[in-house]
Amino acid sequence: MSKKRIFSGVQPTNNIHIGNYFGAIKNWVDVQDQFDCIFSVVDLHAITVYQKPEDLRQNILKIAKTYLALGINPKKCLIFQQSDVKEHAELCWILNSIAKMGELERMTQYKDKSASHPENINVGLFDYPVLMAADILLYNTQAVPVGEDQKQHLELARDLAIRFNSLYGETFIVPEPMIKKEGCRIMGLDNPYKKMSKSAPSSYNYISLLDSPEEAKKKIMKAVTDSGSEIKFDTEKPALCNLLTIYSQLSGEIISNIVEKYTGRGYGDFKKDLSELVANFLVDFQKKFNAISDEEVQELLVKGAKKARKIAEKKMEEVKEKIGIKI
Ligand code: AQP
Repeated sequence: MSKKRIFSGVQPTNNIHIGNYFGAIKNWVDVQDQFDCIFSVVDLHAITVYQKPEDLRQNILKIAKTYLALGINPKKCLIFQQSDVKEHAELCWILNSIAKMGELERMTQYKDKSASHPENINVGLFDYPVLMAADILLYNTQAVPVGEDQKQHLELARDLAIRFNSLYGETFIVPEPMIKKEGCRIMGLDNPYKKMSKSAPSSYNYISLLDSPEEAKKKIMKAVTDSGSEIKFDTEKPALCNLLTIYSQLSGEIISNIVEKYTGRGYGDFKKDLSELVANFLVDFQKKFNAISDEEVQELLVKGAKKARKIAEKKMEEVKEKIGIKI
């Protein structure tokens, strides 16, 4: 029996943070033997917020290196750069013709990003979820492993697949979300009410995988905590819940065991141990990351694009036939 296909990606907007790792990539690593995996560096998404071209070039390579250093096996998974496969933009345009303005206006990421970049509320930012639907549908994707923030976008991809199929006949697989229970929404260290984000204004919001271990320790020690000093997993203590989740994701220990371990001890002890865990994880990750050359990932991306193009071209032929533009 053939394996089910999964597709996912990360934008090369900045350095990946532990939220991206726990919410998405860790999941990819865990399931790479079970599924037929396609992972993209989604650069066309990244430009919906202005990126300096020289930074973007570097970030594309960095994201691909990060995939490898975190444990994605390129022999098992297809890794490619989104803009190398022109069918993503082509299918996006076709799906635009069946997507509704009202649907896109409701998207929370669009609202959040428009609010944080009022000087650049561009059409691409608005259309981002349709491009994401194209990314997914192009590859006959059955499941999409993402963090919780992408759930709304994924629902749109499902709706567009269903709508297209009912207008033009069975063409797209309707993809299922694959969102883990724990670690799917890591919150900002400086604000436990907003998700950790690569482009947050303060670097104290996130732990980047390329932060120096010392820097990362400082960020954990400075992370906001809730009132009181008791260690417990309680919705009234969102900052502590977030730190406990990070601890659990890094150590593999279940949260109730961690809580038990720190009963009767204060936040100080807990944060100190967590900062050590984070630092050790970064040392290990960065050793692997630094051992990968630019040439190695460039070669990998070229090969990946070739394979991705084959799948995407075939799907686009079918789409064009179905909508009547192939004569
Ligand atoms: N805080 C988070 N907790 C858990 N998962 C998260 N993801 C993002 N933030 C968290 C998941 O990471 C994957 C890649 O995200 P992305 O680069 O496509 O963009 P994003 O969701 O917009 O992430 P960021 O970090 O907030 O980037 P910027 O600031 O550039 O927009 C996705 O699967 C996402 O769910």
